[in-house]
Amino acid sequence: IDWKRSGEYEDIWYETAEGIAKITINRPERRNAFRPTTLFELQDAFNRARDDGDIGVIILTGAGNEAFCSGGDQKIRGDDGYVGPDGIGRLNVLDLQVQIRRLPKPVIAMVAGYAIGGGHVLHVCCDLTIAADNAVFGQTGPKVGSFDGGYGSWLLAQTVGLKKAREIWYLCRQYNAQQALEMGLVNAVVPLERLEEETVAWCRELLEKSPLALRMLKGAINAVSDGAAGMQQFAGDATLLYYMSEEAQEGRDAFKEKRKPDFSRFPRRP
Ligand code: 2NE
Repeated sequence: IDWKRSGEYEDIWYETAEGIAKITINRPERRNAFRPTTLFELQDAFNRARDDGDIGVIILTGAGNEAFCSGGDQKIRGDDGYVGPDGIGRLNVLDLQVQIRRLPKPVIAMVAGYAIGGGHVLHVCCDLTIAADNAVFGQTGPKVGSFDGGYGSWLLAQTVGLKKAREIWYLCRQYNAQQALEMGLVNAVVPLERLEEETVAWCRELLEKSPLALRMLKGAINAVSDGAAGMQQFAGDATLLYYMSEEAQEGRDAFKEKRKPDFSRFPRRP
């Protein structure tokens, strides 16, 4: 696959090919730990992929084979969050998690090596996860003085069950790719050397499917676990579909033409 890189980023790469956007966290010297800049750049890249009508699926990954992402960069962690050049303490990975959930295109985590801490939560937030056979999963919060009580906890619990989620968080153990597969934490385990090839194959399969059907399914599955915020997203999608109908367009046209709308030709469905 012939990736085309674009954008001026310091901590990430943004690449596209064949309707796929690949977003790579590029801080391998820190096992792809994120700092505020990384997250701002990731948000920008995900927005680009969302707005680009040629893109139907997004891969999130980490540079190199050692790590997908090791979470927040503990070396720039201040007393109230992760601190960038502006001196402000932030937990802006939470904004990125919400963005991935709301983005109406499938996002696939492509995991080689460690998906740990806040990096583990990122893969949990993605729609699908393809793991290399060297992947390692786990949370570290209670060890390093942190926790994620949002998606990191209850979405994980929905994914692997309450008992397993408690074990993962309370004990901070690490799990290999096969164990992750057995607990439903990942969709597939593939040899490291075939990780991208297999992930792209999944992307190509997704690209053959109806974009609106995928959008509605993502919204529907997330609506159950996101409560009112999920319903807000799903309701927005219902409005989108309605706007695309002649019935809704009659209302708009009548207003513009300063006449009474005529909805009589539209059926009252059972
Ligand atoms: C990821 C892991 C298990 C890898 O171990 P290993 O043995 O393969 O590598 P090593 O030697 O530990 O790491 C290589 C280099 O990367 C740095 C290390 O410090 C080391 O550099 P030097 O010190 O030798 O120069 N590095 C790795 N992870 C880093 C990190 N997160 N921040 C800064 N530098 C890092 C092992 O490295 C590990 O356990 N890493 C820490 C994982 C962790 O605890 N992450 C934070 C969880 S809290 C969080 O992410 C969070 C949250 O809970 C809520 C909101 C926001 C964030």
